[in-house]
Amino acid sequence: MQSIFEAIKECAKAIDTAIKSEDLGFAKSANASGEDQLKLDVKSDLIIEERFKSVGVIKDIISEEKEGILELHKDGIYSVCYDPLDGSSLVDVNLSVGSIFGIYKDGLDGKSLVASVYVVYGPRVEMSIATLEDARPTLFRLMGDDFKKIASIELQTKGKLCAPGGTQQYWSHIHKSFIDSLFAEGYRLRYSGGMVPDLHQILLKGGGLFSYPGTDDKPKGKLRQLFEVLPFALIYEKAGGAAINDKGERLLTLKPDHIHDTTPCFFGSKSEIEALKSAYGV
Ligand code: FDP
Repeated sequence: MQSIFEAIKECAKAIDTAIKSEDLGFAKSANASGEDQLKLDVKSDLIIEERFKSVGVIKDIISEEKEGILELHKDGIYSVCYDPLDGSSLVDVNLSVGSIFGIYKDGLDGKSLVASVYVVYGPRVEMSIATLEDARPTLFRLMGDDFKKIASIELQTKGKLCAPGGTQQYWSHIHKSFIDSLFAEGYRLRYSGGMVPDLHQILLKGGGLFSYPGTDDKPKGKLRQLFEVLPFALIYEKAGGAAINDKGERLLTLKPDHIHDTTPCFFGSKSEIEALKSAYGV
């Protein structure tokens, strides 16, 4: 898998350059979830596709920005599912955005996920990698032209931050009273609207809860299983936290029916996830 990680590092540098220098306007297209694509979404997707074409172990790629599966190498071993520029609606206001990669072997579901990578494009460019073999995810930072290893990522059992996604107007009563109870207990609100920086912040500040529930308007949530949810579930579990859906099931046991399927999802330190389970009665 090392060749995939090296390719992602090169893509990250190219995408960072594109964010800093390219047109931020809309492309005249929509992605598979019906969202308008930015020129930067399309460009980031192409950067990754082009680079992955020279990585022989990649069998096929599945992008949030593409409708279907694109085969790259018949004899490849891995399927790489990725969101090339997550949170791209924040680019025009100059907030952090990210790329997310899930590396799957012999299937497209939680059980087949063998490694996850995400990149945060902020004032600095950082990248985290988790594999099934690693004890903890590793954090890298782009320094000059190279990604340097900075730290292992480890969550405390209980944190202080709460990042509550979704439109509050459509939250269930159970969800609303649970989130209210966290704030009543002293949790601090930290939500930028970018999944990557919001989850990254909780990971690096020791813990808390990121939630994107099922709502009246989006009963299956908004975040996509293969490109967003499962990769972060592996990172959170490897960091010593937990990641579940609204039935209390580990996200890593999920099997999407369709490559663009979404799911309600909750990522956090163990204590917050246990509290959420008891509030939801699951
Ligand atoms: P975006 O639509 O800007 O791409 O992936 C979708 C996402 O951003 C996540 O990055 C983010 O966590 C979420 O949507 C934010 O959604 P809400 O505004 O509904 O909370």
